[in-house]
Amino acid sequence: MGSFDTQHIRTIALIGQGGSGKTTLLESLLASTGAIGAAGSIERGSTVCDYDPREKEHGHSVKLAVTNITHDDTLVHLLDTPGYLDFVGQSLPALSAVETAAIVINAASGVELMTRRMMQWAKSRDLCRIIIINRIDAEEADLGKLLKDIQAEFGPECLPINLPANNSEKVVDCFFKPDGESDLMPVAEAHTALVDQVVEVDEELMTVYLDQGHITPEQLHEPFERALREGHLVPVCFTSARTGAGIDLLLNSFSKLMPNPTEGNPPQFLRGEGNAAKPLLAEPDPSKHVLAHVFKVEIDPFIGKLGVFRVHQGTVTPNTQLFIGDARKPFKVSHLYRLQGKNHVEIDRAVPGDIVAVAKVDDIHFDAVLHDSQEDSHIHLKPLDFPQPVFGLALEANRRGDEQKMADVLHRLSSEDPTLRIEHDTNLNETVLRGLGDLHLRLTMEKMEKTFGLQLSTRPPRIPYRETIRATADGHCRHKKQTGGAGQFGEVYLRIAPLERGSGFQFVDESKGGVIPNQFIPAVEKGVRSVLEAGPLSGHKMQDVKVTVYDGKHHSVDSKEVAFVAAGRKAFIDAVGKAKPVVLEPIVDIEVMAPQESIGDINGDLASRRGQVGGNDALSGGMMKLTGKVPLAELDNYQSRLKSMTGGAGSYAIEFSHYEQVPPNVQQQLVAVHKPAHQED
Ligand SMILES: Nc1nc2c(ncn2[C@@H]2O[C@H](COP(=O)(O)OP(=O)(O)O)[C@@H](O)[C@H]2O)c(=O)[nH]1
Ligand SMILES: [Mg+2]
Repeated sequence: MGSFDTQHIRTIALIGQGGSGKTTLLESLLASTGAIGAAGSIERGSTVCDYDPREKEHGHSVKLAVTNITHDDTLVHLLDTPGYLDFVGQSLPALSAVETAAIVINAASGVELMTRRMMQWAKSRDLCRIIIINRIDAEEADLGKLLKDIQAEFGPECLPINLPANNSEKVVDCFFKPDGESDLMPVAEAHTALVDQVVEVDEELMTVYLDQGHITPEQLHEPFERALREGHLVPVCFTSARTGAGIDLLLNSFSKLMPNPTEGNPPQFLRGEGNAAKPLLAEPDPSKHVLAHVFKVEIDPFIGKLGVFRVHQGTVTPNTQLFIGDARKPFKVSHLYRLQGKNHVEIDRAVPGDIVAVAKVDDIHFDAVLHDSQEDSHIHLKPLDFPQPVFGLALEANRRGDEQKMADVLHRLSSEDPTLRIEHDTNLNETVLRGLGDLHLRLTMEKMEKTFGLQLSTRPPRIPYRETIRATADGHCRHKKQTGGAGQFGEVYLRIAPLERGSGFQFVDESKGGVIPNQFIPAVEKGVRSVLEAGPLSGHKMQDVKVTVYDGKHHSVDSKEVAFVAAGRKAFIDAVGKAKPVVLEPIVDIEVMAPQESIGDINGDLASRRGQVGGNDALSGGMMKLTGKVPLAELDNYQSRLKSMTGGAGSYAIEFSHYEQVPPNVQQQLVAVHKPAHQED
């Protein structure tokens, strides 16, 4: 397979709501460029991207897939992503591998939850964006209204570069060769709107334009790229992956209009940790040191572990020695692959912009930075903003002796999926798997059972309650014990105060004059922190508390670490008791799609479960969309309830929103369950 220089490479991720046609669109693109013989289909389970057995079974994508096409001497790396919030652990990483995010919208259902979230995510990562309105062949599509909705929601900078014509049978260009008739508006008008928008980023060109009244496509190229980079223009195109309308124009837009790796916004690399981290500029120059980023790790049944990465700087060949992060020893690349879904082709060179894979490198992990210089260290890419996994299931291995295997498999799966979290509840000796939703956890379980042969039983989701305080209070403990010879002595005075929601924990030492010797301050903090794990009120984790130690006493012989750990712990518990402690519960955003006639029932059901309905929107095809907020604790079994309320036609998605105080009766119950077993002395 030939190699392409960086200027002739494009990197594009297809993102957006499930069902908008991303996977099918990719099939069309692959078939029309000859990368595959004929387009497969979701229905037959024959697409390049949905190759996982679980995808064929469920009929939608659940993981990130990597493909490429060649068009007009340009190599376009195309990433396909799953479109449900449950799987954003797979979708978001695609954004760190590309210059362009292509947001696909289903013409029949309009702007949906994932359209919005993915637009935000793509924007916050400074990606150039293009909107693809797909399924224009669908009868219920109202394309004029949809274009207006898109502009109202995402800004007037969303402008069509082509338009549907002949009742959506075909699509006409309004950028390169604006002529012909369209269904929506005069083609010339759309062309002028685009040029007007683009010249706004270049004052000189604007003057030329105003003087001469027109401008050549060549003059527009650079300002067009700049407008994309600055988010001053978001092109909109129309396609039908089913009839093929607009596919040729989409291909042209990808290869002629979307930025090459030297024209997009540079990736956001950082060097150093935490607040001290400094931006590091990766240059798309093949002659420099290698800088690459692993955005996907997959276990391939034939060639083992695959690490898929994007080259941002330098050139990688089979002879390159690469370091993984701060590891001391490099590995030799040996075989370098370009992926086409589950197939791979060996190549001999990857330059900035290329997306490639290496096999069987054990230490390679998600989000790792690969580089070829031993001096380079502490480099990472700006972290992705994954939602918090709050949906939980308690897991148990059915067969005795499988506990260790279950732990190993969980560890392995969570290293591939950044939105899975494993918790161990020591009080209940219970393993809790947390993820983004019902479907996410169900598919993870399926994988554990089918791929790894584990037999598991689950218990209902456990709600990650938290505790916090609402007032400032003082706490004190004089810990003194005399047992036989040496005694224990430590005394601590501290003050606690509520912090803003979500800010965590702070510990400050303001004691003066060595009343608590310096070496014992960490012991006091350790004592305090031991309470954070299981709060005194209900046994749940504490958060959003500031602890200030302001006084204390020690004894020259009897003061030791254990004494100050105990004093810190008890002084903190003493203070919490006086600081109006409360239990917090997670509140999630919910979006329900259902037939119009069942919306009344769904509304009523949510209201009776302490939910707040924010809005109802009519969609095409007799469907409605309801959005609101509801406590996670009330969503137990929601999938089956929704099914019975809608005769199987409803679906929903949730996303963690924030923590909120539980109502007094819920708090009483949680406290009552906790108290008898855990009385502090
Ligand atoms: N009518 C019509 N159906 C489409 C089109 N594109 C995709 N579909 C269908 O929409 C469904 C979802 O497509 P899929 O590619 O899985 O969407 P994804 O979830 O965004 O990847 C499948 O049944 C496709 O056959 C289109 O342009 N027109
Ligand atoms: Mg798909």
